[in-house]
Amino acid sequence: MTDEPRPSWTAHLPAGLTPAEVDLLAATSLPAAWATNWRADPDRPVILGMGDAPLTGADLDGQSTAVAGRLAAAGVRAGDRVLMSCATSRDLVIAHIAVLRMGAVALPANPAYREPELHHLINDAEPVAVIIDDAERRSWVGSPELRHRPAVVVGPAIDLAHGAPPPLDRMAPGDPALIGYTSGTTGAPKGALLSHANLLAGAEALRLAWRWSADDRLVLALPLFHMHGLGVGLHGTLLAGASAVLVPKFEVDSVIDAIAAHHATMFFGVPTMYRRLVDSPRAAEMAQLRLCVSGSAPLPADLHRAFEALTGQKVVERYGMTETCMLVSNPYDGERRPGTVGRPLPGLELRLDPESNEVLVCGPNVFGGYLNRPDANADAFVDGWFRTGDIGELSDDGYLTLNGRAKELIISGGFNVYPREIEDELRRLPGVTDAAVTGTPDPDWGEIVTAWLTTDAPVDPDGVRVALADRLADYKRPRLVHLVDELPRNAMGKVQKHLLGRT
Ligand code: MLC
Ligand code: AMP
Repeated sequence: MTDEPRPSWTAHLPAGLTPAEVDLLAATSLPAAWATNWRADPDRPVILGMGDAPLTGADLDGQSTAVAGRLAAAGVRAGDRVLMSCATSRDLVIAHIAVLRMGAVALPANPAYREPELHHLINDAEPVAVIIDDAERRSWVGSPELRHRPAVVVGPAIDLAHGAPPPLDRMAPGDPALIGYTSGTTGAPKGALLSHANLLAGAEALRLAWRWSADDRLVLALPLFHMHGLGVGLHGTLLAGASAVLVPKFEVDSVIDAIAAHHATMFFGVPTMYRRLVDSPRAAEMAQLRLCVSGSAPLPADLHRAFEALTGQKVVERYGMTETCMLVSNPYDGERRPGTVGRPLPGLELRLDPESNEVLVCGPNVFGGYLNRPDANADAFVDGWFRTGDIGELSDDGYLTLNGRAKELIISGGFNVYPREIEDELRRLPGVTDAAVTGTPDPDWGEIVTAWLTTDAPVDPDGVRVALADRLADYKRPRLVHLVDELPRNAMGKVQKHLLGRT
């Protein structure tokens, strides 16, 4: 390892706090910290929206205890995996909390996943219980094609027989807490296994850096099955003893109405959401917030400036991953520099590979490895540093700019799409002989999934999205389809994607 200078995280700390005083793991686990908050102030509203009365700390404590009792009576034990594939609801929030409190391992999954995508997760992670919010998708769990059969299949209300609650909030920092599926260069998504320490360190770093306090109220319009909505939005809210307003589907008016109705202080979104907010005549109503954060995809500097001009809000752009929770953020106090993702968050060490400029990280928030994938784990770490697959550049004062990716990844509206997975499905279509998938820049989605196909029989480009409807979630299906005579390949036979579209 070379000793190149590394940026420091001390600039994120509130005045008066020194790095030596920071202990990101002092609370032992998120559930232990949440329960302490609920008991200290049981009547405080914590979850608002999607219901008349707020859920208070006492409600969350009591209802998650009861759900843990029902899951335990159905046979779910600490260490067992529980897949949850649901749209946002209060029931989902309570089920997620219950799973973590009883020491089971949460496995969030996009409810847009089609049968083969869900089957892959079930076969790979072998969950004991599966929580799915509609009957058709629950029926997929009974398919004879599945290698693993979960013992419990239930909706998010966990309508099961009552049982005595198991021990709660007793997890050790190293115990497994959550599996987030993500791909990489291989076609099939792999499960990143995060410990309780990883989740706690990730959320505590944000609590410090963003001055997140019990007085904060977040408008949470992000889906609750990815790190952004779940690991940042929900976990952070509960750790700070704060509150969140659930908005089940992002719409500009719903977000702005929720801010006004609930006197919100924070909004977190992906760049596509900021683009839609900027286009709204009501954008100026965002001015009352204390903090707006963007992440999951690059926030173009012109969009950052346009949002500031309309709202007076300088968005805090931050950078994170499923495998690591959040890594880097622009500062709360200090310059929020458009086009950069800021400086490493408390606890994180970051450096650039001297040859490739790949961003390498280590810290208490960084996961230990992928499930069942020794091959991928060997590639993922170098001397204990996790290779993010993102290419970056550091300014003299330690701000990171992401300017490329070593991994093949398309980010559409904040959702990640891995070309290999889509190419594999495209090659299965009748008439398609070969396929390559790229991202086309787009002002709304960031990137649009684009397919390049060679064929040996007529293929209707407009029919491709429909043809994949049973196989791939909507956001993964190509919106642009080009038929070409051949795919440009180098001497090794690898498709040279940068040449596609250049005749
Ligand atoms: C929805 N559609 C998408 C899409 N989202 N297509 C491509 N990319 C997407 N991201 C589809 C819909 O199914 C619909 O299909 C059509 O596009 C138009 O839908 P819409 O109503 O305009 O979109 P909407 O449903 O409003 O969704 C847009 C969005 C959503 C931005 C609100 O994509 C979203 O919630 N994105 C957030 C993703 C996220 O949370 N990422 C965090 C990953 S964690 P049809 O066929 O019906 O027309 C991570 C780590 C980190 O990355 O750092 O945070
Ligand atoms: P995921 O695998 O869904 O966790 O997505 C993680 C990836 O999203 C990172 O490796 C980055 O490529 C990308 N990402 C997250 N935040 C940002 C950001 N602010 N700017 C650019 N890319 C980002």
